[in-house]
Amino acid sequence: MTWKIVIIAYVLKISYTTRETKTITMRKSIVCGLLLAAVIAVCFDMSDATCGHGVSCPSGYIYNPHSSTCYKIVTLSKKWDDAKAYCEGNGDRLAVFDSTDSISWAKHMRKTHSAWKGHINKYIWIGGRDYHGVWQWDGKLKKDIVVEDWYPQRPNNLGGPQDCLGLFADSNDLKWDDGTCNTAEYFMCEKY
Ligand SMILES: [Ca+2]
Repeated sequence: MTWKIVIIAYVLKISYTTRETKTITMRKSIVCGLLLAAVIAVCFDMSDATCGHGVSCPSGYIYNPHSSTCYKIVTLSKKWDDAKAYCEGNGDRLAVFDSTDSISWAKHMRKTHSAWKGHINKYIWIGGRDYHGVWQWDGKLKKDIVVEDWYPQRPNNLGGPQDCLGLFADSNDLKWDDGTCNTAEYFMCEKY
C-alpha cells in the first residue's frame, strides 16, 4: 500500500511540475510576445529610417533602397544656402545622389511617383556645390562628386558663376545643371 501511495505522490508531483513548467513557458511566451509587439509599435510610431533599415520614412519622404535613406521635394522656393539650412534644420541634408542607381531612382520617381511627378519640370536644388573649381557633395564629409549626370554642355556658368547643383528637366530628360546659387528654387532634402 505504501509503495502505491509513493507512486501516486510521484505521479502527482510530475504532473504538477509539468503544469508549472508549462505555465512558466506560457508566461515567458506572453512576455516575449508583448515585448515584440512593443518594439514593432515603437517602430511604426517612429515611422522613420531607424527601424527596418529605413524601409519606412517620415510622412512626405520617399525611401530610396539604393542609399537606404529618405528623400523629400520641398515645395518652397529658396536660395541654395537657405535650402541647405532648411534641410539641416530638420536633421536632413540637401539631397546627395552619389551612385548611378540612386540617380536613376530619382529620375524614375520624378516621372512616376504621385508626390513627385507634378514637379517633373521644376528646377530643384540638390546638395552639390562647386568649391573653387571642384564639385563636391556638401555636408560633413564634403566629398568630391565622382558619379555625375550633367546635362550636355554643363556645367556652363551661364550668365556668371553658377556654383550650385540643380536637377534640370528638359523634355523630361532629367539631368544636372550648374545653377546660380542666389536663385530661389524648390529643393530636395534627404534624411540620412
Ligand atoms: Ca548652368
